[in-house]
Amino acid sequence: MSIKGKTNAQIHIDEPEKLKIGIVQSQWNHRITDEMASECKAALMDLSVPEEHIFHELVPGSFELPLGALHLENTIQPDAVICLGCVIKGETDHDVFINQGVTSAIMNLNLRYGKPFVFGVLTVNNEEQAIARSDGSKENKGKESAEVALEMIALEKRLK
Ligand code: DLZ
Repeated sequence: MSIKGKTNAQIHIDEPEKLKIGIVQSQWNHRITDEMASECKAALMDLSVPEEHIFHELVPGSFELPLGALHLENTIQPDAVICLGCVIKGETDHDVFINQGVTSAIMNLNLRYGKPFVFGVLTVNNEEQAIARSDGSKENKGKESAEVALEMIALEKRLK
């Protein structure tokens, strides 16, 4: 049995139907990110977030995810923003630069706004690894990111 991954969270939130959740999706490698966004939305709705409270926006690439998330924050003021992207290693080091920039920008958003901006970005070596992490609902970074967003909202509400 593998020891990787996290436990299945028990997410308890009063009135989840009042939550507003943003999703920012990168269009690069869109076959992968489309699957992630679709599982992300389905998981949010399974957790009782109404479809009309899910604000889904597209950005060109993963590098644009933090600014897309900031626009959502400034306009909708959601309870959480989920950033979905897929950066695949190529012949150059572009993936390293994009991943470093996006990771620290998303972390900064978390701490600046004191709310979850979820890092739902696949940082993979090849297409096969990307498909394995986005194919279907069993292992899907989009679904996992939806659960992380609600877990972090629940944590804040518990501590208030
Ligand atoms: C340019 C680029 C490359 C080469 N690869 C990816 C990738 O694998 N995944 C991704 O999300 N975006 C990629 N991009 C686009 C950049 O994220 C960004 O959109 C452009 O550099 C313009 O700022």
